[in-house]
Amino acid sequence: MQNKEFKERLEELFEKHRSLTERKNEPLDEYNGLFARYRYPVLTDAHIPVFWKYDLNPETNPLLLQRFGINSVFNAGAVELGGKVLLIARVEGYDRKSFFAVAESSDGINGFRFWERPVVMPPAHPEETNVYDMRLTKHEDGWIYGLFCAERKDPSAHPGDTSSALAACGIARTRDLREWDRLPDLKTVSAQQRNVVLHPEYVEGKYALYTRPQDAFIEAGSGGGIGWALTDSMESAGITDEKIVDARVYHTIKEAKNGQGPPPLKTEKGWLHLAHGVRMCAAGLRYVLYLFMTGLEDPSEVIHRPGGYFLAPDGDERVGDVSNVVFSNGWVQMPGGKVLIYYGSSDTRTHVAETTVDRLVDYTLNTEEDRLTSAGNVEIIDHLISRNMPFMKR
Ligand code: M1P
Repeated sequence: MQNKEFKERLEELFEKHRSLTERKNEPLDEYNGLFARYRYPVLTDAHIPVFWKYDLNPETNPLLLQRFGINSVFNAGAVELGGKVLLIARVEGYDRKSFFAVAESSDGINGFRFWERPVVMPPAHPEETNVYDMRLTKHEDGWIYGLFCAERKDPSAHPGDTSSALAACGIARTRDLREWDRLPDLKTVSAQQRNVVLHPEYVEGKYALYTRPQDAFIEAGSGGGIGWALTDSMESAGITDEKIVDARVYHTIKEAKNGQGPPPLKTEKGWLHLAHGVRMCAAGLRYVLYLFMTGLEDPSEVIHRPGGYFLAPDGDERVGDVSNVVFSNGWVQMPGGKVLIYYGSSDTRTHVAETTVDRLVDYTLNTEEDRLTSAGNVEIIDHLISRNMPFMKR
């Protein structure tokens, strides 16, 4: 490639990236009263800086080839810090491994840009292979904790089995998302743990964790459900007693498995939780998001459990590397009660949906519980129709 062409192509790459990150987002014109989706994903593989993927030196990369491929950017933890919204995304390379990288926006909807370098997260285990799905918790002890899945090959896998994996809860803490102290992984009695989330406040003077015990890497097995456990310390976190607070249930959106999303939001009525539920279907696993509320006095007691999903994959969100998936591990409460929910779609990209605390609380308190049968659904609708009759236009 001639020097001129090299420069032009490089300029094009930078220009494309610039116009993507400066593109104004807009709410979609659909209404369900619960939230507003936005037209464009806030983070995609194309948001990754050009200089993470290309060697810009014409001497060492005369053909201007991409040197490191990024496959997807999804499942981002979120926090508000210094007036900015920071997302810590799961960035997955062409080689399937993920790492964390922080992107920043002034309003949480527009202009997300990655910081100059990805996060350097020291492994806690020599065989640690993959890290992903970080939940950020601003804890009342003053630290920001990042809890994430730390995965390695299952040492007990049969020879020739190159798929079986072990999932543990990785723990790190920071003040600024730039410098991270990696702490030992959570010690747990369950065979595997994913989707572990730190509650923002002490409970009974201890650190409180939402867990997701499971027997194997993919299947929840005999365990599963969102669990609850206390630990004396996060520097050597360990749990022995784990109780299930939100179990899997036959013929529901969380029949196969479920997991706590971001840390819960404190409201006047209780702790508001966003979670994912998974069920089996002919197309494979289907992941949707749902809400529930736990008590202010006892954040391990579910006090409201609206039936069904809150947000499910829609339109383009349905298709990606792992289709039919929405997954959330980050949300942020903004001044004035606005809530921005960040969710990954089909393990490929990251979206935002906007709502308010009031809407989420109203939904959680006033949506009927799942009555678990078809007849139960008809009862709910029938009752609603009867109450609506006086309001119907004739
Ligand atoms: O592929 C869908 C999701 O699968 C896992 O979620 P869970 O632990 O609930 O099964 C995670 O790998 C998640 O990142 C992914 O989006």
